[in-house]
Amino acid sequence: MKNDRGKRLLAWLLVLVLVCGGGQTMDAATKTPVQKYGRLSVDGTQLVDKKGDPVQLKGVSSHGLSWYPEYLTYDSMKYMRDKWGVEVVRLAMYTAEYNGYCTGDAQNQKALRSKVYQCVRDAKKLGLYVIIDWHILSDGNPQTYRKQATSFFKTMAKKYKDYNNVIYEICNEPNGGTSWSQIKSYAKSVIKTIRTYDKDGVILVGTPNWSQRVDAAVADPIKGYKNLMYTLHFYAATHTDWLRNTLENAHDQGLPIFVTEYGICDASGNGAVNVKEADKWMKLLDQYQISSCIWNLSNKNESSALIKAGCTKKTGWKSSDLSQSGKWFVKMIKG
Ligand code: IDC
Repeated sequence: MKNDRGKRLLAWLLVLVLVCGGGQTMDAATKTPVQKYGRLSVDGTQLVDKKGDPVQLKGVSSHGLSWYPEYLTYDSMKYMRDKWGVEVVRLAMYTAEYNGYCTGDAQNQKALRSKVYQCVRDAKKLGLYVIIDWHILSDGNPQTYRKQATSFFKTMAKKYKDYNNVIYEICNEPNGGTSWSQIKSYAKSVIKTIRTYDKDGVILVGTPNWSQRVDAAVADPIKGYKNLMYTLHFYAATHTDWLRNTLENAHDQGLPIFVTEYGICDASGNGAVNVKEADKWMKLLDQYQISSCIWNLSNKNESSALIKAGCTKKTGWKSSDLSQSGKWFVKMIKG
């Protein structure tokens, strides 16, 4: 009799653990971001969900994928989803710097592709959106590695054409005097390749001057394709009212904008944070329902890193493990 009760209790405990612990969904009542919004598309200036309602995603960008790969695991993404409310993760794959995709050897390319596959697979299980970011930077003009980009995105679009959580970002930050018409010509060829396979996945296009000149894009947008958005990046201690004005003007003229990268420190990714300006930026993004990802998920000794330099944890961070940027972000996203 006593024994039976014990067994029953054990069985109930087991059921409880199975229901509450470690499943794919957040819990029985809460849906994952992808369950909530489904396949995304673009309607006018707005990212919208499967029903056509506005969606504003907030999330985190990785540091370079070959730089800090250990920060993007199933566990860390689950943690950020459940504890912070992250809905999108950006995979920053450098093309040139630090074992970049186009400067390293074939083995490095394979390792980077595998890392992307793992992240997309885990994000899919977790119902998170994921941005595959071709992170040009010191290579300045996306045409420098256009062939490699086309071949890379062909592989990605073939593989992910039926996924509804994958977003393609085809050139992080054109710079060094690269004009919008040069970017546009690059974009058209990469978009054409992606669209050969993935007919409707959202594609994000970088803009001149480190993805600040959305005014150039709105003056001459890419025609003939749906579900395109343009990127604007800001670092709150450097970019203030003048860049917010550029964003507002481009938005008001009808440009769909996604802030795939921002920091609350200065444009070097370091220096003092400016919370006052960061809050102004977020107010504006909220007002326009513009989606965003903060730079960067690592413990690098720089103020844009979300994790404190001395902390070696790769998930399960407490507030005391977070940098000033990390603390600001978690408070902001929680709401
Ligand atoms: C920075 C990293 C830094 C790294 C450097 C490489 O924070 O650790 O040494 O790149 O050149 C960007 C870029 C992003 C930069 C970031 C900060 O997209 O790659 O990361 N930033 O400088 N645009 C504006 C700022």
